[in-house]
Amino acid sequence: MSCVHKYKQYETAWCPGCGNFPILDALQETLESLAIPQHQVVIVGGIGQAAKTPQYINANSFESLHGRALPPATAIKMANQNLKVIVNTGDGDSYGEGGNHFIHNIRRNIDITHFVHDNQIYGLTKGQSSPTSDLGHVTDFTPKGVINQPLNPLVTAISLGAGFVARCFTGEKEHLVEIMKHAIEYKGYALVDILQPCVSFNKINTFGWYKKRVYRLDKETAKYDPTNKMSALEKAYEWGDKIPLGILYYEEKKSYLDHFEFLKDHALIETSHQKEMIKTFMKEFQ
Ligand SMILES: Cc1ncc(C[n+]2csc(CCOP(=O)(O)OP(=O)(O)O)c2C)c(N)n1
Ligand code: SF4
Repeated sequence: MSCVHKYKQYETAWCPGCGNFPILDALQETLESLAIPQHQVVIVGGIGQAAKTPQYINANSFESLHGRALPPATAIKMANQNLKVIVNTGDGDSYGEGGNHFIHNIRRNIDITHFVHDNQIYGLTKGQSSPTSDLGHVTDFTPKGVINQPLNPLVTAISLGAGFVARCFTGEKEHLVEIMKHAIEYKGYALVDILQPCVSFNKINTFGWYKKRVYRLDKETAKYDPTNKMSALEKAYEWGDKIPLGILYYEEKKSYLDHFEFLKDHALIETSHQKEMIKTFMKEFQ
């Protein structure tokens, strides 16, 4: 059975026009075109508007605490490597409260796909600045404008050694689907930072603001080579009048689970020892 939208059947808590809708549509389209059955998919979120994504798609899901989507995602993948583990959560969740996990997940290189719905603010809590808010961004929380240096997620990921680092925009849905497919198929940690307007609380980085600035690396930069780390870093630093979209950096490398010889032929959950432990554990709930 494929991962069918639930939001077409039930009401959502997102504002009309929110950038979360095209991301959800793109995710569903991606899973369908990759023909991944719903029982093999786990969508993990933290807390926030983006983190509601698992509620609107028919697949296994885990809703974690704010900033804590990556630890359970790691545990799920460790326990059952046959599952496709996809994290859908916000920029505040991923880079602020979850910043520590972001850093160490990259170092670990576990096979997880991380889709960050980056609206450059905290949406759920009504528009405070987030780690990706630009300098000078005025919010109720920062009435004189943001003074903290923004975190550049792509530069951070590339410099820490992530092997798949990409940026997309919700206004380019076909491109988003294409990149999502590559990210899910990548063996290792894959980051896709998705620029997403928040129509209610971010009146600066609007759909039009992004539309005017974004450009596709594959279309506009002749012979862009995503395996060249220095070019990737140069592109990752580009932000302002021009914002590049696409796979900025790509490198094939050993993923975390590849280091464990005993997991070569079967998942941890399939080992007889684990089966006995699970049986004992489940008895406690009977
Ligand atoms: C540890 C902790 N800190 C703060 C909060 C309050 N909180 C809930 S959601 C949120 C911001 C969400 O922003 P983001 O992750 O960018 O997602 P968005 O809502 O914009 O999609 C905050 C600060 C919380 N629930 N837990
Ligand atoms: S507040 Fe912003 S991020 Fe949240 S649902 Fe509304 S438009 Fe989307």
